[in-house]
Amino acid sequence: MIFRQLFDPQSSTYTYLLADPATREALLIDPVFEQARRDAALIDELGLELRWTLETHVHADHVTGAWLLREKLGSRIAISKASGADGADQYLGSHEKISFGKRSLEALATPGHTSGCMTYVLDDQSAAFTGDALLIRGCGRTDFQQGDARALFRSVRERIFSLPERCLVYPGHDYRGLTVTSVGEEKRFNPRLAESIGEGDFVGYMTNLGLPHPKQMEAAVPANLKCGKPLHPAANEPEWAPLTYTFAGIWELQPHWLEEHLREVQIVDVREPAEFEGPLGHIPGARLMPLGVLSARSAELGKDKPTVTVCRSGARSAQATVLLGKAGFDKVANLSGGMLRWRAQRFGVEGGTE
Ligand SMILES: N[C@@H](CCC(=O)N[C@@H](CS)C(=O)NCC(=O)O)C(=O)O
Ligand SMILES: [Fe+2]
Repeated sequence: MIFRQLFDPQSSTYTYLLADPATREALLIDPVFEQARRDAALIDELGLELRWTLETHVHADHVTGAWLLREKLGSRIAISKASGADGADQYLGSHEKISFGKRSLEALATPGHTSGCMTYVLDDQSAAFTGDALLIRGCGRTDFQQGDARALFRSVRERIFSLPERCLVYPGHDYRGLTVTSVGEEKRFNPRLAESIGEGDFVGYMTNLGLPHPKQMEAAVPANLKCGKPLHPAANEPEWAPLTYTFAGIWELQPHWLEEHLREVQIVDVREPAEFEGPLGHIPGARLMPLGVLSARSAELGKDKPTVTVCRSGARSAQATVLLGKAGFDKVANLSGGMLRWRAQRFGVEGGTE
């Protein structure tokens, strides 16, 4: 199976990408709104088709990327019936399955952190995605959104701890950078829920957590009750060219578009002078500004026209887009493949040798 654990640093949320390598069908568990572009880029680069986004619950600390990914990639949204959310494509009950290619996940109702929490268990029980029901050596809080410590105790002890001990547990968050645990490990070492601890002890622990409410809670809960549909959907994709966003975080432009729109952009070639005048030549009208002096000299460039950065292979010019972004340029893209691809596709150059 194809598997990636992705992280949103602002809310410390984990998003999981699972895909069947044979059919390329994929799903995401708990995507984050602000990371939808990143997730879509990874799915594209791995050659996958996003079939589903699954929510473990209505989150209080970040907005889901489900709606945005459905708009971008045509995925379907699944969430528990008990979540109370509107706008999903499938409302899950306990023991219902969601398939991706030949693989599937089974939804297990594990209420307590919220009343609609689901744990998703992989078909061979090698992994469980517990959302905020069970965290690594911890668990989700129970002091808002119909939280119920007694219900959470039973969910974890009866439903999650009855999975095989070897079953890996992938949580919805970790605030210390830990990534994975297992059912056996948590049964022994979870300080709140280990098998030696009683329900009364747990309730006492949970009543005295003393945590402030999540910073984004007031905006996140209503948005998540609509599966992440924004009140005012904003077109925040760049419109000056058909750019693609890479998983590495760079906006890229294809040579054929540039060739047809040379006059509409400023081209900044960030190679060294000897390369600019060397055998590969340079794009007509390109301005030479080597990467090492780009930040110091960026004030010489205008901000009205979009900027396209170029180098030999597209690597240094990717970093140039980052430097220009820091210098306040908002319309910047990297020429994909650099001069090597430009030449390979036989577009015109100044200087250079045939
Ligand atoms: N400081 C975080 C708090 C996030 C928070 O409360 N997270 C919930 C999950 S939605 C939780 O159960 N946290 C358990 C814990 O922090 O131990 C924020 O503002 O977002
Ligand atoms: Fe949560």
